[in-house]
Amino acid sequence: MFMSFINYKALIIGVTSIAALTACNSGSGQLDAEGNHSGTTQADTGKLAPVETKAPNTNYKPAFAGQTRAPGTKTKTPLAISELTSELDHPWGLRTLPDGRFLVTEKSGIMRILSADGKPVKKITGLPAVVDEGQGGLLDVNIDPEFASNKMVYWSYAAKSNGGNILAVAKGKLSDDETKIDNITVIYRAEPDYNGTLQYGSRILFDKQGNLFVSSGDRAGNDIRMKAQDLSTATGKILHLTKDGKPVPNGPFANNSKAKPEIYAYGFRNPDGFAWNPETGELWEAEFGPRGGDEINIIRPGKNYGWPVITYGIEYAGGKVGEGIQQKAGMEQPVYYWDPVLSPGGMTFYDSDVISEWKNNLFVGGLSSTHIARLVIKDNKVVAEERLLADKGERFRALTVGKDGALYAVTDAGKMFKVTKK
Ligand SMILES: [Ca+2]
Repeated sequence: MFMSFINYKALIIGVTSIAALTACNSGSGQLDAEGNHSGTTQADTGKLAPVETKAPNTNYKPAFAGQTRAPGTKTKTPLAISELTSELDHPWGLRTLPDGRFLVTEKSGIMRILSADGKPVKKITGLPAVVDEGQGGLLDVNIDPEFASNKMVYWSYAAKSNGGNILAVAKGKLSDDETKIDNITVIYRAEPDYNGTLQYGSRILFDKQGNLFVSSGDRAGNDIRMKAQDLSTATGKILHLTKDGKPVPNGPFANNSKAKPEIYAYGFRNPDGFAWNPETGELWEAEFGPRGGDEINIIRPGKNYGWPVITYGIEYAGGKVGEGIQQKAGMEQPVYYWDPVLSPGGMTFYDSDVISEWKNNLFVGGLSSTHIARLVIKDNKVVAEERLLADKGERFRALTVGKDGALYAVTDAGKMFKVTKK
């Protein structure tokens, strides 16, 4: 009796496996090394098992199907992955220059120019002093849309202040010998300051009109993070600034006398990733959330993204955040969330044709998760996810697409990686 049960079970498993093989072989694809289907049409809509296999930190339910644990996918283009340098010191910001070189910030307060093949060739010093403690320091950098002619550079950093320190944004002109920044002006300070060294956010992007979007974090403390909901502060906000650091006129809160007129959207914890979606022209954000609550959001004017009122995560110290709710009228749902966390660093959309199957995909650097997440987007939803460079064991801090159509990433350990077509 016992033996026949074993045989029966083996028979069922055998039949199931054959059925799975038949189902796969009837499509246009084939089985990969792990026995997963990697069909040519199926992969793009994610027919593999989700890449996340660990238990979630919470039993919270998503607001819609596909909001977390999207189906897996796998890049079919053979990839060449190379380490270009390991000589950077805690890089944080990474931009591609018009001539194909790269501009990188290092947390301690200097910038570097890297050659197009990733070798540090210039050291830029003499920037205003930074508070290089905790998550502070010299943070993001971006170049003026007219950089090729005006050489203007914009950067964010933690600056010393009376009450501790503050997120500041400065600008200046790169000198002809590319070793210093001239005519430095501090154009913005994200009031109020705070005696803490965590969660500055601080990514900088330019819009088509030449104004800046700056992400500002909630500064982490229990006595300040609620200000992410307070429109009279710059804490936990997406800010819209002119090149002189003034509010862009006619913002969504311009007529609210209690609100800072530079606020574009609010309710953020630590907005560490920021990129333009080349397909829709909309601004996308990656949010370093609480445990089990990292998010991808589409940033729209005047909207409230919920922190710390709604979240899919719990406190890192344990316990629910606030009332432990995930959805609320008047507050935006994330497009996607990770539980367990990705710990997003920077992100970029892939806008090149070199790896055609990657066109308009979103790539997000993972810190504690030590991989790069590739997200396939369709109709503003994440329809498939892949993990790249997971074998490197690196914390991926910032990403960019090079002039050559390769994906470049810098890591906390000071490395720069290049991912391109073999
Ligand atoms: Ca949110």
